[in-house]
Amino acid sequence: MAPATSIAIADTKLYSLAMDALSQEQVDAYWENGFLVLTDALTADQLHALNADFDIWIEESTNEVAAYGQTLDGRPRFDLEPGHSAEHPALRRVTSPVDISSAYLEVMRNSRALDAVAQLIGPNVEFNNSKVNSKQPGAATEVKYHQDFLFQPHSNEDLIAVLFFLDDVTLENGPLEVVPGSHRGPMYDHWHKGVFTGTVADDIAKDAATKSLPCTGPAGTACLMHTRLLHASAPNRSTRPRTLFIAEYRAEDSISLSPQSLPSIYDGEVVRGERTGRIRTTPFEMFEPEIPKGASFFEQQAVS
Ligand SMILES: O=C(O)CCC(=O)C(=O)O
Repeated sequence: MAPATSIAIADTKLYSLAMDALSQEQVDAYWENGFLVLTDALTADQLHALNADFDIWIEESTNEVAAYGQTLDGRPRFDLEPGHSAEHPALRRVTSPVDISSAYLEVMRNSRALDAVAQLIGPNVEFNNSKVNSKQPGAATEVKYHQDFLFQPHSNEDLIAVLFFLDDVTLENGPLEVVPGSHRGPMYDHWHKGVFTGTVADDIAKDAATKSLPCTGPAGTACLMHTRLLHASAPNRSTRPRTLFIAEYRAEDSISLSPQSLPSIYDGEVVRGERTGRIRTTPFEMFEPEIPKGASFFEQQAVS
């Protein structure tokens, strides 16, 4: 019997290694730094399908002059950067693409990155929201330093944003920039002089810029980001687009405490594990966020 037992133990070990999306080193690095870059997070077919739908949306945007379409709460789904034209389309945001595209819905439900999310904050994981952020060549839109949690308080902080790269992301085309370890630091106020600007104060942003690391990689890469991590990204000064599909997930026992700014018919869908109905809380204090009146938070950040 002894040899059979040792074979069984060895098999179990092999099985669990094969099932884990991340090594222990990667798990530790995520909790230490607050982010993790995973290459090959999408299959070639998934990447192709996401880009094919995005190309259609870009083409459709050339017929429009202002934000258009409609999300569940009646706000525009497609957001255009000022200066958008048929010759130089500047579609910068698609809200809840999973509601209108089976390709985006499929990736939201199935990817190596979601397996990694389940390993980090699972086993029970819910979909929270999704969007596409695009910076077409020469796009002036920047993303100012912020922490996602300050837009979406939950009973605990086990929320992860997965940023899938639909293009090669380089230092030139406005990569995501993150401040390692900042998820373990303070929650910074995103209200200034009575206005929710969706960004941190100037001195915090200046300091963050000196500590930031760019997240670059080939199309198909994903960056997993803790909901409290300070991050930003610069305008795209290059001739190549930089488009991200961003899907956010939460532990199933992390309960939303404010209205959803990216409403979706799939909000709350259990994508890994099961529904337990339990609520887990961690202590924190912050001001309530404000939902943008227009198509996206780019308008809120533009006034700061
Ligand atoms: O598009 C980017 O570079 C960052 C996106 C982001 O931080 C956001 O939309 O909250």
